[in-house]
Amino acid sequence: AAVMAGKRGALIVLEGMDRAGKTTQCKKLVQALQQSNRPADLITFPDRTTPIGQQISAYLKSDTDFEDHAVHLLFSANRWEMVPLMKRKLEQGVTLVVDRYAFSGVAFSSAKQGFSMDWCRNPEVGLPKPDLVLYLQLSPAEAALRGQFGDERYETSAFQKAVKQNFEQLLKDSSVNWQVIDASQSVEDVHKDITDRSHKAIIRAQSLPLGELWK
Ligand code: Z5A
Repeated sequence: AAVMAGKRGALIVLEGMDRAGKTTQCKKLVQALQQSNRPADLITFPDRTTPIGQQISAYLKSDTDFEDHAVHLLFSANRWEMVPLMKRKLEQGVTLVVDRYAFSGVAFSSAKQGFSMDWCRNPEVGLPKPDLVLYLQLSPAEAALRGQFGDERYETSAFQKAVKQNFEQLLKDSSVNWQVIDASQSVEDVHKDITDRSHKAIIRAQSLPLGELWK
């Protein structure tokens, strides 16, 4: 059978602090792309449905404990286990909209005592490289207006402050196509901003090979 010389989909990641609106915007973006006849799928990390993801979910709910390095590697393994599926979809021309990725992995774990960013980045090296990483920027004060912290592990203001500083460090990495979004706007305005940038990234990705992160 003839191989379709199809154009690959784009890998688009949304990152940002707690309550910045990542999940809301990922869903709206997938819907908007599908409605404009661009195949698109949503991927969420952690993916709590796999055996590894169930371990992570139990950890986040404080139902289980893991040694800090071990749980970092679980979050990373949870991404690697999705890579074959992600590559298949991208090759088929499906754009993937990803709710958190390696950047959350690094920003959260390196907020812990004794963890360097370098150590945290290592297991993520070589993952499919996003064509676009949208950082939904929201101040802690504005996040607080959207409700209280949840009761999962990491949802405390001291820890989140360290996470925010780590994200700001990661934003300086010019090997990654970061674009900062003002997440304090209305849901619709943020959505419009994100869809415009995503359409451009999709066009650009069609003529570029998929890269490898931090490699
Ligand atoms: N974690 C990690 O340590 N290592 C890793 O590798 C990964 C993750 C991948 C669980 O993640 C934890 O795992 C997380 C990081 C860590 N710990 N923390 N914190 P998660 O993705 O499951 O986290 P979450 O708690 O589900 O997401 P979130 O950050 O809290 O929320 P969000 O997705 O950014 O926001 P949202 O759910 O779309 O919106 C939050 C609320 O604001 C909601 O009521 C919305 O209706 C409202 N909202 C949204 N947009 C707006 C605007 N524009 N205006 C007003 N109100 C809005």
